[in-house]
Amino acid sequence: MSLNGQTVCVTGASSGIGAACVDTFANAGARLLICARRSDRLHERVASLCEAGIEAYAFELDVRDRAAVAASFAGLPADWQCIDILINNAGLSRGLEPLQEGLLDDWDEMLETNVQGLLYVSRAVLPGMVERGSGHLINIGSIAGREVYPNGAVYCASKHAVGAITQGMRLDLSGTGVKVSILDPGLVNTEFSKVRFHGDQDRADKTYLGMTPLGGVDVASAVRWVAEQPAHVNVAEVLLFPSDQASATVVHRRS
Ligand code: NDP
Ligand code: 8X3
Repeated sequence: MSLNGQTVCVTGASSGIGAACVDTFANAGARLLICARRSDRLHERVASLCEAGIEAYAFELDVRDRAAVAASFAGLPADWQCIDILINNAGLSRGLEPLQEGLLDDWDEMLETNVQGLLYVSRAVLPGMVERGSGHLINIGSIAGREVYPNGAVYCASKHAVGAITQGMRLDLSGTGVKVSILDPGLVNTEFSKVRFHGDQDRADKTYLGMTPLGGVDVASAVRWVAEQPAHVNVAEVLLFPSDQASATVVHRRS
């Protein structure tokens, strides 16, 4: 399916995979509706996209704020109301320690963002897709939604929930013309690890030591491929690893 002229909404578009999806879908001729909390970054991006002749619209959104999610999508300008593709990408991890030492605020933030936030945005966007009889929802899951690794119980639980929600959405939307897909990346070098380690860049860098991780653009290319399939084809699930990764815990590192 051509993405030319399609309206694509990307949550968490201010960095990493989300920002790469914005570039990739813009190159494919899509119209970009982008949101995140760091709206300064988004507005800069919109300005450069518009300069390049690409239609784009940004709004500040914390996906955990259910009233703000509902109001933001309901209040979009008329020409941005019909969303063809929703990329549910906003998400994060906080902390990497044994459950018995975990910080409750970290747990709340992960579950509220990765699970509730994804649900709130989907609930705001899906009725329009169902009414129009077409649309595509692409959830960014993780290898952490397929495996559980030490010290990652709550993040892994949040991504397992994304997997379950994706399956449930596909069942509930069967026959509506709305497709639902999930893309599960392995290690991607973005701001993810810096956020996980509360700003500790040295510790974040060690995550990718001696191996070649994916970049946001690799994930974005796969998301584009999922979105470009013809209407009768749904890529239900994708697992995307760097070549140096074989599972959540088996990563080949050169010394
Ligand atoms: P980044 O930290 O680079 O990007 C995360 C994005 O999510 C940012 O744009 C951030 O924007 C946004 N975000 C976080 N919290 C909120 C919130 N409450 N409301 C709105 N937006 C929010 O990490 P990635 O690009 O790597 O992460 C993107 C997705 O990919 C996440 O769902 C992550 O779990 C998943 N993932 C990442 C992997 C990796 O190794 N990097 C592997 C597998 C999956 P802002 O702070 O401006 O709000
Ligand atoms: C992000 C990848 O392995 O840190 O979802 O969980 S991992």
